[in-house]
Amino acid sequence: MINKNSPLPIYAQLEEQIREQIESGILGPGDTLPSEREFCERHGISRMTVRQAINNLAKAGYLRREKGRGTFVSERKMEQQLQGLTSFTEDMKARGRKPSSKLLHFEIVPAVESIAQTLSIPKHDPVYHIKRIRMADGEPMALETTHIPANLVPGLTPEIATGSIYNYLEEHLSIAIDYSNQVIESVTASETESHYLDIPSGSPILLMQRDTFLKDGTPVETVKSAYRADRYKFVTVIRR
Ligand code: 16G
Repeated sequence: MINKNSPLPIYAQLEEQIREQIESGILGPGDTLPSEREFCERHGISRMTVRQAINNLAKAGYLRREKGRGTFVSERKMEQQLQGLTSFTEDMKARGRKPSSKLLHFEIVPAVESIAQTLSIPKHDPVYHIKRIRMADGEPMALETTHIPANLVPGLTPEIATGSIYNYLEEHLSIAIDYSNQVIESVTASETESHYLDIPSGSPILLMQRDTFLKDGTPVETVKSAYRADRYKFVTVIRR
């Protein structure tokens, strides 16, 4: 199965084979991967080569290592629709997962220039600065930094921000969220992001920037969400 005369490096061939087994379902989520030694013996290749293939697959989110237990095939990625303007809480509930948030920061601060511009408010107007780890069944999925104009959204508290902000806006303040501009970018996790998201530093993450507006164009939030690329893929329907 491994071709030592191929121009493709051996680690890349092994990586490809394991990836194909995962994608075709031969290896399913939660399955244990054979040990490094078994791969070495089976293919007559070095341990370093095996390790490199496994490292790459772990970084790409196909495999996850557990100290002292072994290497496992990761759970499938969550598919996130891009068409609907939904909240994290709604997204998780729709999948039958239990949403929760860990509040890392909650403060009312004077808006700096860039935030004031995005939110169309005067510089130094009060804004909520909120940082949350968004979790599904207790597992961290995204690290989210939110800025909301405080004059538009009175009464937001840390307790509310630990639950659903959209629910508070719509159900308690009767603020009708209308549309968002959303940008998706691929970046690598910083030390802080990897710490809070429980992934190795430098892992791929999908950075979503969402600016949300009311019908008359009033901005109601600007949010940066760093989603784990090993847990998420974004899907959309396109027509012609
Ligand atoms: C999502 C939104 C975010 C919004 C949040 C509200 C993306 C990229 N971002 O995370 O803009 O503030 O939901 O969630 O989807 P909540 O109602 O559960 O607090």
